[in-house]
Amino acid sequence: MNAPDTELGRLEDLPADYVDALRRLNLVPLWPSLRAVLPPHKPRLNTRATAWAYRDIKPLLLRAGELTPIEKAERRVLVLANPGHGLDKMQASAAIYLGLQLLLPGEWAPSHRHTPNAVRMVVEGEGAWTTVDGEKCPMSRGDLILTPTGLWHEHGHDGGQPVVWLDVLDLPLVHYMEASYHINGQRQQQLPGRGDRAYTRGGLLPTPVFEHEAARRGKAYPMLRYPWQEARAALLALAADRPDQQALQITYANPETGAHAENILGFYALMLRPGQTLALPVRSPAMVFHVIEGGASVDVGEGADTQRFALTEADTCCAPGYTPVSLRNASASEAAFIFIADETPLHQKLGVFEVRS
Ligand code: 1HN
Repeated sequence: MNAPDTELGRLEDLPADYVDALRRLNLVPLWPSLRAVLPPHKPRLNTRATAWAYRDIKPLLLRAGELTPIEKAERRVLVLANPGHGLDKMQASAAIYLGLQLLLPGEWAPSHRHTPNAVRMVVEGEGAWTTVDGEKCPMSRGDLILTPTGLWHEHGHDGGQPVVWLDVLDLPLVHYMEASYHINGQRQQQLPGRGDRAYTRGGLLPTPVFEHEAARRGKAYPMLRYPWQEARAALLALAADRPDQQALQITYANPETGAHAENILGFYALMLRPGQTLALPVRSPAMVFHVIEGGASVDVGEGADTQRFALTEADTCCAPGYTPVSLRNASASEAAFIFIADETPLHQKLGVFEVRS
């Protein structure tokens, strides 16, 4: 048996002149706030299970395209904000920022770099590209493109239809750390070599014999674009290899180190077989689910408090940490493919990562 948590003294229990004397000296008594900052067994979670339907957002995003020229926006984004944090905080969870970005044919979002790490998950449209650190990355549906901390990036669009992608950043954390800023730059020179071509096969690393022939090798982020067709094929290969395996998941990793692709947030793709229900282990990090193909219902919470979101293609939801999450693919014939972002690398580095079941 754990010892019970006793009631602690309240601010109102203290004489007003004493509290005033403390305040004048920039002092605060801990005990009235101790339970709030250190609650028993489980953190107080501001992150609320929340879903955003693409069909609701797309018309508003297209309208933003009419209302605000790219020159006046730099990045034309509607932020997926969690009401549990307050909408003006622009955060999906403690560490995760989500936004849907629109680029219209012929537009150019100028080059900049910043301290927060970003990725883009392409939702819709063909013909756009992002140049990251001199590497031109074409954007097709389901592709994941990294723009890690400090790397120059700009977006352009040579196609004929609007392109939309999901931005995932660790902005809330980096901003909280008072470490968030940006620098504007010039249009980038394109450099030879593409990480997505050099690292096409798992375990087979490009090995330039001459140092001057190395493209991105030796760079902190050797692979910047993860094509959906490769990720999808990897999941199907896993499914064929292990028909008995419940959870089919891949991690977007740095191919040179095997570590997570970026330092703070983790990125994954998960496949649900037709008719499959998958109860995820309860873990400390918050998670984001975004449907690339098919559909899934996401149950977040326990018992009467469970919330169910029925997600179709391009829909997104988030779930707080320390909370049961269960995924279900209701289709009897089609697999579902889900992009996941979470706070695992951050929790691991901080030493607070937990699995509870
Ligand atoms: C940013 O640089 C981009 O480069 C998108 O496309 C979203 C949200 C907050 C801060 C910087 C981009 C962003 C962002």
